[in-house]
Amino acid sequence: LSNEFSLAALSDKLEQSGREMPVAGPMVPGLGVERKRMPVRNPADLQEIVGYCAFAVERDVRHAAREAAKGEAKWAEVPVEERAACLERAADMMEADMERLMGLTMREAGKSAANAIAEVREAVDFLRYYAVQAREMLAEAEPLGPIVCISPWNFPLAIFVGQAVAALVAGNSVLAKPAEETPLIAAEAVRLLHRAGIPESALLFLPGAGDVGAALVAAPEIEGVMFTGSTEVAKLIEKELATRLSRHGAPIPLIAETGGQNAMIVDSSALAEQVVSDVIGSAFDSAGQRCSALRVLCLQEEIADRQLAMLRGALNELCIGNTEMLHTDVGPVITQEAREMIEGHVARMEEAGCKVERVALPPETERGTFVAPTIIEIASIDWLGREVFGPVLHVVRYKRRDLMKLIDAINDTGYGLTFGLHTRLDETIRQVTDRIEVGNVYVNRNTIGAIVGVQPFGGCGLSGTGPKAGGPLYLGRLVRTGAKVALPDAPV
Ligand code: TXE
Repeated sequence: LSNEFSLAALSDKLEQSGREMPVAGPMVPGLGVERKRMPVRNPADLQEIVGYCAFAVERDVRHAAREAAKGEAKWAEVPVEERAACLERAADMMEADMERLMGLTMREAGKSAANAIAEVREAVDFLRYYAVQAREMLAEAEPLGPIVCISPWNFPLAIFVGQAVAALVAGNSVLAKPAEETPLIAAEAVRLLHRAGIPESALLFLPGAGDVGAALVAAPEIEGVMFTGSTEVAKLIEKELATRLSRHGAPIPLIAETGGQNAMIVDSSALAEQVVSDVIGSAFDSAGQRCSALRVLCLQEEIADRQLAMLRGALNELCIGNTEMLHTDVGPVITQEAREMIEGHVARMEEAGCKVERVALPPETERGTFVAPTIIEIASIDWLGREVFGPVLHVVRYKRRDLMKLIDAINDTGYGLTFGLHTRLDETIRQVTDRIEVGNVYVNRNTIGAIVGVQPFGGCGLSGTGPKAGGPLYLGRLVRTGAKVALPDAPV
């Protein structure tokens, strides 16, 4: 962090930022109609209203898509150097405003302080990285046209900003729709990007739920879609786009990043303490609400009991509670509905005879949407089914001789996002990494996340289309010249 940083100063600034009441609504040139504002609540304490947001309606989308087509014509003429400079100014402004952005992310998305810092940091990294990449790669490139960016609530600043600025720096105009759960931090980012020099006619903001997303994708003016969220919605978007052609007669590209059934294999040579810290970070950080989060831990049977005992110990040390307390490790899940889905899954597994262990929740969590960190032992990978987006870790025991079958079962889930391996045997590392089909592999290290520009992130199969975000191929998909516009062979 470039700012002077002390916990006491951070506490003061976060408290000050909490006294503001942000409001948001559609930001579209020429759209004057006032819409009804709805409260946005803090998932850690549902009584707290964080701010108010007015959602766009279908009529706004039609108007916005026309405006974005006009806006693109002007923005595409701005030299790439100047577009990149806007991103760099925005990065500086974001760093200067770190605590306020952090505070809002913590209250609106229920993130811990550590996660909120990482979130702002990642957004800044995307801005700086795509600015550099654009100067190197895009001098001659022609933009695609208006691009729809649809983002999720779990990285409400970093993914929202990463998608929008990648499309913008390539000369496209952007119709950005944040997740309905987290419109306020996204609106802050849009205002900041406008102040940094990106014209209001090039970056349009349409908060709303899935209906607004679907209307945007269906708008005839759009020339590309960037989406992060569930596999189901990505498939709907893919289907809609498959029936249409761009103004240049090419398929309309979709860049989708979706969910995973991320596994980790731990054999008897692994360093048990390192495994514990990796598993706790990967499965329970952000209350398990990351697409990269570990969902199924595969333990070689000889070490399973000991490793599980160590994990239980570490799990009981986690501090669960309101994320405004700076020492909190695990915050709430995003909504009451999400909590019910996760708890429903745990209950079904328990009824089916699985061994389930939950950490006790402290009393102060009663006012929010908290889920107890939980470990579920299952008989095999086939039990997994749909992704469970919360602090729930499944555990499978395997026999050494079945290692290759286990990898095939992981591949057979159809997802392919992240995979972790803990072993000290070089031969096992070679065999496993050759066979596993995922976007990001982590060997003997933290099985989560990505580092912009260093470790690009993205999956294959049901987990997404690629190219990886924060990597050198990303901008190439957002321009015409040299752009690969065909949809991937694999399903989204
Ligand atoms: O996702 P949705 P939700 C997974 C995770 C989670 C599940 C559901 O398993 O439990 O998805 O979460 C917009 N046309 N991930 O409901 O619905 C929506 O408004 C166009 C994984 O949040 O996919 C939001 O902006 N857009 C994930 C965005 O899509 C539509 C992060 C994502 O919402 C739409 C989030 C439609 N028909 C969830 N319907 C990850 N990869 O990290 C909804 N949307």
